Amino acid sequence: MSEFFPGVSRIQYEGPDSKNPLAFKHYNADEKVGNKTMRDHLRFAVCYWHTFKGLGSDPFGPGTIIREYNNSSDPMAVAEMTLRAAFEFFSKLGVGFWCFHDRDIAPEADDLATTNERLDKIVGLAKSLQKQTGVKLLWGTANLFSHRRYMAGAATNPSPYVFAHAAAQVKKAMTVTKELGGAGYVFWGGREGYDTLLNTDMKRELDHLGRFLNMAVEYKQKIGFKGQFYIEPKPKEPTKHQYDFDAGACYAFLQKYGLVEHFKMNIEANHATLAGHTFQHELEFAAANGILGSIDANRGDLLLGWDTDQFPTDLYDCTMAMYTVLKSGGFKTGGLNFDAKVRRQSIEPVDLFHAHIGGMDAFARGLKIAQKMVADKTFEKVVKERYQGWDTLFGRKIERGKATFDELEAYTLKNGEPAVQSGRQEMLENILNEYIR
Ligand code: XLS
Ligand code: CA
Ligand code: CA
Repeated sequence: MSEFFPGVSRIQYEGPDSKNPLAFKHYNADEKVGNKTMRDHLRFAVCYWHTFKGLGSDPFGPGTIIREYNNSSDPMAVAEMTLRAAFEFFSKLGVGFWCFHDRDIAPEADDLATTNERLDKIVGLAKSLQKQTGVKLLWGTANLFSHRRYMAGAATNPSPYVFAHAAAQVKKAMTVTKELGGAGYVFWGGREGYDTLLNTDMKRELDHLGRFLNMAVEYKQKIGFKGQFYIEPKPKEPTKHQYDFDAGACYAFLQKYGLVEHFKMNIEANHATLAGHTFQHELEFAAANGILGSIDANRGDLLLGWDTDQFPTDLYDCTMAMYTVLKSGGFKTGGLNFDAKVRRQSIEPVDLFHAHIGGMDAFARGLKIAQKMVADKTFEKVVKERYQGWDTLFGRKIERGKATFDELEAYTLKNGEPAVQSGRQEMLENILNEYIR
């Protein structure tokens, strides 16, 4: 069988002095960082949709990228060639995982039964390629946002018949994710939101989304799928407002509909930016509430107001993200999925390697720096000291719910003005700069 990426062999670790653009300078899979190898800490995944189905289109023009594996008028032949190309890429890059939407891997037909047959055929091939290469599925998902039937949403559609179609699609996507041994399953509410409130019954839509996810939990239990469910926040785009706005909104939603114990978050860096947060804010919020699950690793462009899905290269972002991940105990079922696409002018297959190598090296550096920050306890000590009043008998009493407003007023009247302390932000930022070299 011919290669789709000829001229590129397995990417090796050559160390920080290497000038070879097709080598890792920092990601050394077997190297231990703390008590785990980099491979086990980072759990890198390649996403199927951008990397193999994306051809460089943007809101102003169609694709610019021509791929050899698209060279057939038979959509199933394209699907098969693309899958083979993908597994060649995963193996050469040396990642352990991949992620897909149902419609990325197999084309939709005119009716659901034929669509499902096509999916089964490709899933059969994926199963054998996973076995041959050892590459595993980090998570699967269903595309409930591209087809015109979903223009007004899937689970939040005004029509119960569209809701039913979405349910059938998710049922199948969960089944094939289980068949492929997926470690997780993602729900991203692509068009679960609204374009105008003039035609929207918000309460009903939210209730329907809650029902839909509860039905997914019931089906998960029915088929014995052990993978982790994730919800992926995003504030807007394609709709004006999406109900899964940010981690905070998703958490409140999960609580209201009795779903907290069944879900964790899949946090995407650029969705955090679009919500007006930092990437680390979203991770920290999820970690603080015990629902940090997985990461879609990418970055946005602060000067462009849309979801540019660029590859992550910012060392501060990668470091602070890994700092939060390490502090929260590391990935369990999740990992770092490159939900990122090469730019429209990066038209050659080799650009896919450059993009992923850069992202993997950036996160490897972030991991090593973050591990040092954790081991040194520099920031941990500062935080502990800043809150030390809460570790006194006085503070503990309040935390345990044993104090009243009356008592606190009496204490304050007796003891007068409380002491204040410096937040030392500038000093701490300087210390962080010393770590990031
Ligand atoms: C789109 C989302 C999507 C999800 C999976 O913005 O990032 O790709 O990750 O449906
Ligand atoms: Ca994503
Ligand atoms: Ca995105």
